[in-house]
Amino acid sequence: MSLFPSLPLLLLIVVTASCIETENCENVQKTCPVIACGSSGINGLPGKDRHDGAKGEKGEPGQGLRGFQGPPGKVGPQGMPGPPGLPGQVGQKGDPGDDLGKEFTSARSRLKCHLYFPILGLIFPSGKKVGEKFYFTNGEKMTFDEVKTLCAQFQASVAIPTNAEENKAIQDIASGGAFLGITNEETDGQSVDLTGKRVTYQNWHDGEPNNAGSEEHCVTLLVDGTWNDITCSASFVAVCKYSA
Ligand code: MMA
Ligand code: CA
Repeated sequence: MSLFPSLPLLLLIVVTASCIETENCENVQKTCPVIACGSSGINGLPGKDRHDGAKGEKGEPGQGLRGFQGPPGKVGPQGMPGPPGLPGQVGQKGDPGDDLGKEFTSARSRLKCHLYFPILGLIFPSGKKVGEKFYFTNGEKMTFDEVKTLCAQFQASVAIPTNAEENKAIQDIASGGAFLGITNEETDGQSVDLTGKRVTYQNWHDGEPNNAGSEEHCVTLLVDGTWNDITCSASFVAVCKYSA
């Protein structure tokens, strides 16, 4: 055996001598000036067994450009209908249109009664005012169509009595019988006014209406005040009615 120690043994002696005596091995590696101050070594060659090491941790995201956004997906199925909404708020009070309308109608009625009716009375001295209605005639006899045309020219309607008083007024101003604004041609025998509304007051002569010859669809007020159905092509006095 040589007197000189072997190289590993010398290294061990040097390291041990330069370190604090009380340090253990782990601390030696941390505080030893030889290990702490030396430059890091080059990685060694693979070991003899050449097995792969453990899998590394996932790397940081790459720095490449982001790809384009893909196209929108397909439209999904229709959802269920939602629940009913809450009731809306109460609206603001409307303008007083109805009141104005009523006032206007009332004013127009007064105008008719106090201005237009007296003027009509001057034009048709035989005219009669009953309540808010004014019946007037030009005294001429004509067919029912001609009576309708005449009354329309005055923006009036063909006279219809709705009670005995009005019936009497018409009777008084029409000599020889007058057409009334009543028909039954389109109504299966029911007497209606020219707007199709059924008339309630009726004053038929005995045996009337008889629809003689199956062609009596108009109505005349006879001299005695009773009614007779008659053909519309006959000629009777035209009596018109103006309502206030
Ligand atoms: C008779 C009577 C009436 C009918 C007229 C037609 C004179 O009265 O039958 O019902 O309407 O004739 O002219
Ligand atoms: Ca008749």
